[in-house]
Amino acid sequence: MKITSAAFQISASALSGLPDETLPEIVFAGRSNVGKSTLLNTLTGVKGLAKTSSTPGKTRLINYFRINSDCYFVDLPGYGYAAVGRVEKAVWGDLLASYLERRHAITLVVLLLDSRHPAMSSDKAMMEFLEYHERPYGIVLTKYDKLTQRERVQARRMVESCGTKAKFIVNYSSISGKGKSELLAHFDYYISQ
Ligand SMILES: Nc1nc2c(ncn2[C@@H]2O[C@H](COP(=O)(O)OP(=O)(O)O)[C@@H](O)[C@H]2O)c(=O)[nH]1
Ligand SMILES: [Mg+2]
Repeated sequence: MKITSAAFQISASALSGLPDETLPEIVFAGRSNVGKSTLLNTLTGVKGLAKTSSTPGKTRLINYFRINSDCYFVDLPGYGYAAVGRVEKAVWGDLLASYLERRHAITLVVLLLDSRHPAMSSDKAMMEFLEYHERPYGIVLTKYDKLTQRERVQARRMVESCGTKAKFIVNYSSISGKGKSELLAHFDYYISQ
């Protein structure tokens, strides 16, 4: 797909605040600080569309961005950040789980994994959750530019060997733009579903 317009639509802190299910939703999930906001900005070409932060664990809302008139990109709260309080974590995890479980409009989940340490236990738990609920998902290995050639081969192998049912694995760097066109090409199929 070619993105010609990308605009913030709405933020929701509960399922009741989500928009009507009129467009397919491509959902972005991953641990805090994995590079989700940065990916949304580089993918759409709109700087500052999603807020990036060097302080992890800040985004606790489900954020909707309208892409062309084709679909929504949905930015989910990051998971796996230890400094968030236990109660808050539970509420927040619950929102994430119930959204992923119940929302019919979801056609694809894009799971971001940090290519320096892919497949951490919380990531594996997320993959199992998505597979259990039969949600199609693809994997993006972020911050690929930070790896040596040898580490790149290892990261890829590690993800491929964890038994994932991911529909695709894309290596991504927001700095070089690597992976951008490959990822957008995958989206076409899921938008037309
Ligand atoms: N070198 C490099 N840094 C990145 C990349 N993507 C994100 N970052 C950095 O990682 C940090 C966290 O990014 P952010 O997008 O806010 O993560 P989020 O919490 O998942 O939304 C920021 O300092 C980004 O500049 C990348 O592809 N390469
Ligand atoms: Mg973010």
